[in-house]
Amino acid sequence: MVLKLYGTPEAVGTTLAVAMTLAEKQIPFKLVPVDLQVDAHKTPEFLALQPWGQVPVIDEDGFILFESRAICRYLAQKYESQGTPLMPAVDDVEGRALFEQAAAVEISHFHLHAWTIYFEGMGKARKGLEKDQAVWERAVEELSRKLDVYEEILGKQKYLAGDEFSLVDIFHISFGALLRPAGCDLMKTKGPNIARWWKDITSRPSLKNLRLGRPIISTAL
Ligand SMILES: N[C@@H](CCC(=O)N[C@@H](CS)C(=O)NCC(=O)O)C(=O)O
Repeated sequence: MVLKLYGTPEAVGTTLAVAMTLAEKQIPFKLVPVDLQVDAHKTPEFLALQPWGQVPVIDEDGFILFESRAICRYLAQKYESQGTPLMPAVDDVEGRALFEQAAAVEISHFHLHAWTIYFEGMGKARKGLEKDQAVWERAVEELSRKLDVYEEILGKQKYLAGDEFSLVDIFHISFGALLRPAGCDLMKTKGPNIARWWKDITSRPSLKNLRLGRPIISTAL
């Protein structure tokens, strides 16, 4: 049975990171759209799959998994021998450690600020709430400060976990791709190394095939 990905109908946000990972690993999947606008993620049926009431979730022959980063790691390991390698091999202990270090940086230094910019800049409007401009501006300042270090790192290596594209780059797509629609251009304007890296990862064929931002009902690769 084809793998099911429960996610936002346009495959944006954390759904996008999982969809991109599936595409990079050449795993056929069907997107099961969950309309957050009508609280489809808070129904008893959906909560039975994901008790926190959030997308994405995958169902692979009855194996249910949620949390986008956990899903991506699972797919990268299970389908290690096909598509793009997305994590260093298990026996590359130092490579794995550096990969985990970079993955932790995404959660510790990028995610919260990017999420806040998204939420204030567009998420609240979708819920009929008012943007708090001061909170949005503070998050932009914080992210800008963090990106100073990204700029240095990306001046020394091609991608965030080293010279190979990896899941860590994909993790940044979830809310990184929502910064611009939320009014923040930092990924383009902060510095040449970040701009080069961001252009590289957002122009990968895996993303293009997902028809970014338009509803995808199913994707057979
Ligand atoms: N840590 C979770 C976060 C998932 C998440 O934030 N999902 C959003 C969509 S991008 C969602 O379902 N929001 C609705 C809600 O939280 O009620 C993951 O990475 O999967």
